[in-house]
Amino acid sequence: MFKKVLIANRGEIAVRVIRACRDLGIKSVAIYSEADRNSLHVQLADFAYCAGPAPSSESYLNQRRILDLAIASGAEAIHPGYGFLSENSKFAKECEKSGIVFIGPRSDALQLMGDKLTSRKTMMDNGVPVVPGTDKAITSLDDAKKFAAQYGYPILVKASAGGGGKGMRLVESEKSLASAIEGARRESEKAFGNSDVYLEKYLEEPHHIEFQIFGDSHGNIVHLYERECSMQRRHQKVLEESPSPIMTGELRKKMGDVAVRAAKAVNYTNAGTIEFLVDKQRNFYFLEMNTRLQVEHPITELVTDIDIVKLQLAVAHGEAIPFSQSAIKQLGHAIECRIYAEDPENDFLPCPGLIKEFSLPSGPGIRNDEAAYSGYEVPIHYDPMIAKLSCWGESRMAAIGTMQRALNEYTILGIKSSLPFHRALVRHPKFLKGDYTTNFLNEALPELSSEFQAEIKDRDFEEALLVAAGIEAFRKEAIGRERPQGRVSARRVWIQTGRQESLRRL
Ligand code: MV4
Repeated sequence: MFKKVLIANRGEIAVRVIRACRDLGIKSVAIYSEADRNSLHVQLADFAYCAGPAPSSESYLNQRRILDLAIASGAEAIHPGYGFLSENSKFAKECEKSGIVFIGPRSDALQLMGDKLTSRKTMMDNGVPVVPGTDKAITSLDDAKKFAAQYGYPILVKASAGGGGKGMRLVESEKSLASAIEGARRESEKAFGNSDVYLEKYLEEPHHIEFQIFGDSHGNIVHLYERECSMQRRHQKVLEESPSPIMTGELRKKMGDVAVRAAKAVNYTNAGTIEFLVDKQRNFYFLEMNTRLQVEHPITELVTDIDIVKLQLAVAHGEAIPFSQSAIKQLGHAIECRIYAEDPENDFLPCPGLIKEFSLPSGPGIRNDEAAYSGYEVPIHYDPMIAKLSCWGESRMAAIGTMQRALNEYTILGIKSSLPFHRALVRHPKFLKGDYTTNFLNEALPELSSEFQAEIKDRDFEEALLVAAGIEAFRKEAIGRERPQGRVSARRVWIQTGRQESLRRL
C-alpha cells in the first residue's frame, strides 16, 4: 500500500480522505490556503503545507505548486477529492508524467467523459440509452429547428463542455430558440472556453438517479447500487437517499447492468458515477458520468458496507477489487443531509463567520462527515457546505426517524445554517411518502419556508428564555439561597422534547 498520500482538497472531503489514510496506516499530507490555516483537515493530517493565497485559483487549483509539494513531501499519490482538480484531465496527466499516482480514473477517461457530445456518442455506440438529442454540435439554426420540430417542444440547449446546469437553456417554442442557442453559446465560451452546444428533448419532472460504479486496473467493473438525488435546489443537492424510493428490483437490475456497461465502454478505473434521468413511465436515460468520488458517497457506504475511499486507495495502488458483483448487498436505507452555512430565511445566502458552538448528533445509525468545530470560522472563499449528516436504518421510515432525531440534536450557534430547512424537509408529507422529483423543491419551498421560519422563531424565543433562566440561577447562587441547576443549554430541551412539546413545557 502507499506510505504517504497528498490530499489536494479542503473541507469535509479532505477530512474524510485523511481518516481513511489513518485507518490504513498511510501518512497524510494536507495542503491549505492562507484562509484555511485553522481548518480541521490541517489539524487532522500528519503533515500540512500552505499551497498559496485564499483564492482557489492560487491554491487548491495551483497544479504546479501542488505537484511540487507532493514531490517535496515524498507523497506517492494525490487524492483530489471532489471539485477543484478532481476531473481535470490535464492535472491527471501531469501526475502521471511526474510519477505520482492520481487517485481516480486515467486522464483519457476524464477527457472523454468531460465532453458531453463525445460521452453521449460513446454511450450510444455501446447500447446505453441516452436522452433523445442531436449527436453533433449545432451549426445552423435551420438544423436546430428541424430537430426541435421532430421531437417537439420544450427542448433543452446544453453546452457540450457543461455539467451541473451551466450553459443550459430551456426552450418552450421556436420563437426563443435562436436566442437560447446564442445565450448558451456565450455562457459556455465564458465558463469553459468552448462554445459547442447541442439539443436534447426536455424530460418533464424527471427523477435524478445515479449509480455508483467502481473499476480496477484488472478489468473488473462493479456497481454499488443507486442513489436518489432528485432533492435539489438550483442544481445544488440538499438531501440524497439510497435506495431510491421509486426503484423496483427489476429496474435496479436493468439500470445496474447499463451502468456497468457504460463504465466498461471507457475501460473505467476507480470510483465513478453514472447519472440517469428517469421519467414517469420509468424509462431511464444516461445523462452524464461523474469521474470522481462524490459528495454523497457515504449513503452508498452505509447500505453496502463498502468503504469507497479505502477501495479507491487500494485500486489506485494496483490491487484488484476484492469482491464480485454478486457479493455486493444493498442493506437497509441511508439518507444524507448536506449542512450548509447558508441562511434559509434569506434565499440561502452563504453565511460565513465564527461558529460559537458546533455540537454533533451521535448514537446508533448516525454518521458525521464534518469540516467544522466550535470556534471554527467559516471562510467566505469556498463552497459553504460545512458538514454532512448521514443516517442508516433497517427501513426507510427508520432512517427518517433517526434523521429527525439527529437534526434536532445538531447544534450550530453563531452562524445561520440549513439545519432548520432540513428539519422542515424531513417532515414534509411528500418526502415522507417518497413522492418527489427534481421539481419538488421549486414547488414546496414556500410551504417549507413557513415551517422553518416558525421553528427558527420558536428556538430563538426558547434560547432567550433559557438565557433568562440561567441569569436567574446565577443570581440565586450569588445571593446564596440556591445552587445552580447545572448547565443551561438550548440544546437539551430540544433533544428531549422537540418543538411542540418544549413550547408547552415553557
Ligand atoms: C435535463 C433535464 C430534463 N431533460 N435534460 C440539470 C443539470 C444537468 N446535469 C442536467 N440537468 C437536467 N437535464 C433533459 N433532457 C432536467 C435537468 C434538471 C435536473 C437534473 C438532475 C437533477 C436536478 C435537475 C434540476 C433541474 C433540471
